Amino acid sequence: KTVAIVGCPFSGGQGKPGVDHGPIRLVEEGLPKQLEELGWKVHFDGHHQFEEISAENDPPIGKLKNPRCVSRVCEAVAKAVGDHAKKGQLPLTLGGDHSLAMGTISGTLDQYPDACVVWVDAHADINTPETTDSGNIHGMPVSFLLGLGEKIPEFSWIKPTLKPSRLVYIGLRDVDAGEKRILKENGIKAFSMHEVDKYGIGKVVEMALDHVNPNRDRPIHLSFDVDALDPTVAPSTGTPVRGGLTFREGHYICEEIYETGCLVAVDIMEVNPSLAEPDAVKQTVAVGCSLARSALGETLL
Ligand code: DIR
Ligand code: MN
Ligand code: MN
Ligand code: MN
Repeated sequence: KTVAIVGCPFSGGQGKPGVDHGPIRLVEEGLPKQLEELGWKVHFDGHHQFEEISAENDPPIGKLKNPRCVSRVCEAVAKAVGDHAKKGQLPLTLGGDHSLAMGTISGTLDQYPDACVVWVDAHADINTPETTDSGNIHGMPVSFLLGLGEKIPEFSWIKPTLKPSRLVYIGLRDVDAGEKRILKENGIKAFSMHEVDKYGIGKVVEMALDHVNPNRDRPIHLSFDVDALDPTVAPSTGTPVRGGLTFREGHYICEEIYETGCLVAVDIMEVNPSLAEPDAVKQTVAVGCSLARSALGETLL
């Protein structure tokens, strides 16, 4: 079993500098070695270089910020993830902002058309070019993958093959009005923090998997935005929202998905090492690594 680390130092899907340094810090923290110690063969040939894809000369398209840059980076990431998956490797993508998931999930669906997505986040990231307030594309990747909203020619490489029934959310608590409408209209299953409080994380993960993967026979792509965790647990991220998952709830999700044996790809996104005090940064980087380890089979006993 081989895990392929896809390091994506990219921040163009949102406005705060520093998130491009997330993957570098996660690797410096020793993630490759930690995964080897779990028994994985680790393929890591350095972080992707996106410099040639310059943010200059990339005026907004409608409200979308850095649209060409985000699109080209995500297309490259889709190819990298797809190539690793094709070789039977499990791509572990380190962000970078969550717009990258347009690439990672496209790569997964290329190889596993039947795959389902578990999206763990405080946010739904399902704004369309019409509904977005911020114009930040990290708040929109899911709508592009589903093929919702206005078609932007610059993003025509995306095959919108994700079905609403193959997507489930856990951890939501900051969902825009337009996003709430989109979730309803498309019948997309979401377990917000309200449901986590009501049922407990054990039941929520079971219900989430029953929805997207009732027989536990479909490949699973886990896309984990560290802002799903409470800001006391993962403070160093661009859009923290109070009332989030505890340390254990976050790890439990990863452990349980690993245990299905269906996991084919993981994203760890939105670690931004420039947004907190050194200790809080260290804590957030360490949590990013331990989430990845839990998703790749680390157990407590
Ligand atoms: C907001 C925030 N819904 C937006 N989204 C964030 O910009 O569309 N996603 N922070 O991670
Ligand atoms: Mn590679
Ligand atoms: Mn996100
Ligand atoms: Mn988020």
